Amino acid sequence: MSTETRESAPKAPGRTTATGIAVGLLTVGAALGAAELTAALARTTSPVVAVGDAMVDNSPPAAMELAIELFGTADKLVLMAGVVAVLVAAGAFLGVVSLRRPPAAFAGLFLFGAAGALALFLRRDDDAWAFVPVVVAVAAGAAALGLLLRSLPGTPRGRERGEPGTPPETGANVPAPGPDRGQGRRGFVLTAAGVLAASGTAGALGRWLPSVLEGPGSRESLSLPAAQDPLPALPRGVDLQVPGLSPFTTPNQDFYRIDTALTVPRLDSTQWTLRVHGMVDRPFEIDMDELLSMPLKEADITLTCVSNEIGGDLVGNTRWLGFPLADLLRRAGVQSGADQILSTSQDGWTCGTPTETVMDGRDALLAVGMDGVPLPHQHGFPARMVVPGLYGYVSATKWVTEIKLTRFADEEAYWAQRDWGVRAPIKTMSRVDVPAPLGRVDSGDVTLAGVAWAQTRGIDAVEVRVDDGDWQEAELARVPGLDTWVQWIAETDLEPGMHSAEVRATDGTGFTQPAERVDPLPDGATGWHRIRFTAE
Ligand SMILES: Nc1nc2c(c(=O)[nH]1)N[C@H]1C(S)=C(S)[C@@H](COP(=O)(O)O)O[C@H]1N2
Ligand SMILES: [Mo]
Repeated sequence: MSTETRESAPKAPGRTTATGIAVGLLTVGAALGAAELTAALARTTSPVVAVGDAMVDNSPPAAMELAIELFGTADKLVLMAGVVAVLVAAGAFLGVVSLRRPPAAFAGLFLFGAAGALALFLRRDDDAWAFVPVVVAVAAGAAALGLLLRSLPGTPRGRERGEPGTPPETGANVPAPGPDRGQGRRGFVLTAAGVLAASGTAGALGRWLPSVLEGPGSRESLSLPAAQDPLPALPRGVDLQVPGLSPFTTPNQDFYRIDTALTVPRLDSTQWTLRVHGMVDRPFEIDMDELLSMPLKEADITLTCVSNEIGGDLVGNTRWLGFPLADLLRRAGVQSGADQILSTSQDGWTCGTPTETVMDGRDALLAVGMDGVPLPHQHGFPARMVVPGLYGYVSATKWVTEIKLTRFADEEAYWAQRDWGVRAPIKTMSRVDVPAPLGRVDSGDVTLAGVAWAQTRGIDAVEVRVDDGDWQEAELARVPGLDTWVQWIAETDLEPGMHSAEVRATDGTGFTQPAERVDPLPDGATGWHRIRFTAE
């Protein structure tokens, strides 16, 4: 179309850029609200989450590491905020376009739907229902857009009909129900308020319904049996009770969370099954009833993430309840050569664990309980793996639904495909908790305290030094076994001023943490934790 034609299409009153943005945002809101509600009703994933998931799984490892480095455990929130920001920007743009070229805006809406569908496809989700919310979202968006455009004040249909120069698209889809199409600003405001209320209600319902729809298989209704031979209570003296020192048992709500899932999978324990197959003589499948009827065992195990930086807090300790993984594998009959246990979670994440580590007698568990309660959803309800001595990414599959015996040479798990080490035993590590980094303490008698861990080997000694002076042996608290961290404490006498404290541990094999600092990638950080603080 020529410039001349454009100029001859008068901009109707009220059809400002601001109105266009409002129309666009309301359209996006209607689409998202409808998507959330449909997803909840169809018990499937919201397309917004699905797009985020697809971005996580298909982004280059370097980008993911950067995101984790920049945003830490808030990386998911930032990603979701990013997805929403893109939707808002695209919606605003579509809205502005819709004022002049409604068909182009409707086409844009369909393209967005197609992009959502593509994301679902890339997610390799075998849930066919996942496409339904996308279809409903596009339909709701289109309906909202149509309604909003119709209600706009001064819809120039009379003029358009009469003026040959008007672009035919403008208002072409707009029927003329009333005598006066330009009902004024009021009509638009009312329609906008209606669309907003409807999408808000739909969105809120969609968020709220899943918790209501949860049935008898919910975490709340699962009661765990006791262990066959319950462990004695933790020995007195595991906890030195120093203010600021990590408690020996990490409360569930404070336990670090690391996974690739954007929304916490909420599994139904009555629907859950675990399939054990691959290079085994007797593949089988068990459900929760059967798992809970087998002799369960308790174990105190400290879980650690390979991404934990020196001094980091991606480590936590608790008492787990579960069925020994070794017994599970014996029941299946592992064939020779099957050196890898490839486990898969309900959301498709995979993990490769050396078979020998699970079979060598350590307390590797298919865990169902954590600190006396069913696993919290974010820690893998209803069942997860826990293998002492291995970083979480090669051992601790949450929401586990499949265990396949295979060879490392044949199959690669999620993080192994992304340059992280295939085998990753936990490195001997120690941390200063007290004083807090850059904290202030009273001069004179100063308490230093922290934790150290070397799961399966145990900690033999912890040494600290202040202001690069002599190494001083710290006192160790008690431990229930070799697989947990140990608290340590040391006293020193300090003048007012800035000070540093540094710690290193020696494990049960006599190995002392090296000073050399190595990054977490590919198989865990090394180096001594050093803090600075002020005595005053
Ligand atoms: N399904 C699933 N399980 C997973 C992961 C994951 O991304 N998905 N991450 C692993 C990693 S890297 C770690 S460190 C531990 C953390 O367990 P937590 O979140 O219960 O502390 O879970 C492991 N299990
Ligand atoms: Mo991890």
